Amino acid sequence: MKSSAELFKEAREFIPGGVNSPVRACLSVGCDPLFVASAKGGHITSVDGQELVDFVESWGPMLLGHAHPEVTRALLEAVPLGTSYGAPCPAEVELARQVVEAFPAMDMVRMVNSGTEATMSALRLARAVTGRDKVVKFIGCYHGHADAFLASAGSGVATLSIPGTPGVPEATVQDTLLVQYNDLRGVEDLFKLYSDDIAAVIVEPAAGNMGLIPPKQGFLEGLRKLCTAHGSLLIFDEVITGFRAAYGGMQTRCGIEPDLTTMGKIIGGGLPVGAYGGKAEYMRRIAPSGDVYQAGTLSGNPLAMAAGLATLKVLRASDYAALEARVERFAKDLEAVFAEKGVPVVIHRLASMFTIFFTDQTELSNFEDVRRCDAAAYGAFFRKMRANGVFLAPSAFETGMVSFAHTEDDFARTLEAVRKSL
Ligand code: KE4
Repeated sequence: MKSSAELFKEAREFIPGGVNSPVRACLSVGCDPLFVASAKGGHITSVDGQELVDFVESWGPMLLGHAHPEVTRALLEAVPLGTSYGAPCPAEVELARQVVEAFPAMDMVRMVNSGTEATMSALRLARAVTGRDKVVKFIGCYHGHADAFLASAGSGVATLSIPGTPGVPEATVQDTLLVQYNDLRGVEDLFKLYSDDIAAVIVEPAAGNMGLIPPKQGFLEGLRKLCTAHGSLLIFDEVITGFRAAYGGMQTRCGIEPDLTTMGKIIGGGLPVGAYGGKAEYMRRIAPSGDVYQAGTLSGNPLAMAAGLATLKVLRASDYAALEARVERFAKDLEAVFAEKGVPVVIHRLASMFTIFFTDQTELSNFEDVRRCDAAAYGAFFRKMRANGVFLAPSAFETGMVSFAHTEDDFARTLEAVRKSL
């Protein structure tokens, strides 16, 4: 088998940057990517034969761990029945029912093929329902690569955004209003400025794309109140937190009902699935029952539905509280090792997600704080940890994902690797 180095060289001839998604290229952590030959449970094995404890877990989908036998079995049963129909199938109905049952704020859900499609479609629906154009998003939150969300503010609390990437016309992002995460006053100011033209506020109810930044007490409740008062829709982007923060997502964990919810990752069990849903009065606006168009050749794909159904079935029988307790202990053990070595870090943990921030700050609550962390130190740590057999997120602005398949031995191996890497 070709080595990672050989494959990366070849990949760069045919694929931009040699990868099909930028963060995988490991540019921000100063090394070339490993190419994966296989994965099982909490581990990946590179084409070079190195087995690593994996805390990327495909960026979130693998809450059961890689190649879970129930998911594998479901796929092996589904494949001989055909890989795509372009016509409805029973599995789509069953998965929709299970998603709606898990999320009380949802009456209906539409399957798509990625989180990007989910958030793009939810925003379109919110704009149609309200007849308004503007959307509030939080700096450092990531909602996929639809144009409206690739805005990056200059700076400041409430900023009209400028295109965050070439190819996004200014006209597209002029309706994207940016404010710091956890800054409820900043959102209030935006509503004072634009109240009758804000279609939606979209938020990661626990931010996972600037490292893990939990919501401050009252933040999500405040967004709920503001959206209700101004007739705007509150969109919870639960692409990461859906079925991870709890089986019913962050909204069930914190008891707040958004108007629309977007999902992805876990509900596909590793196959390409996204979804968006909400109250029937909104969702019925989606074609063909309504006039808001959204479509997809592979939406509701039978293999993806089978993997999603198998995943949710196992999750319903899984002990989230026990996993959370294990991850909490693991995070405390990590803190102890860094303290032992005299390396200042802040470690955030929520449910089975964690991030190690290299910083001497004591509180991190938004992207401004995160930007002051030492990304270079994280990069050096990443490289040493990978050499010591642990695959962390190849970016200082991502979140570690623990699965039900990670063992105490994996945690012990990781702590030992940290000791060697500091
Ligand atoms: P996808 O289009 O990548 O399926 O989902 C976009 C998305 C939407 N919302 C949230 C909260 C997300 O975290 C994501 C995608 N997450 C990133 C990593 N945090 C995907 C990794 C990548 O881009 O390769």
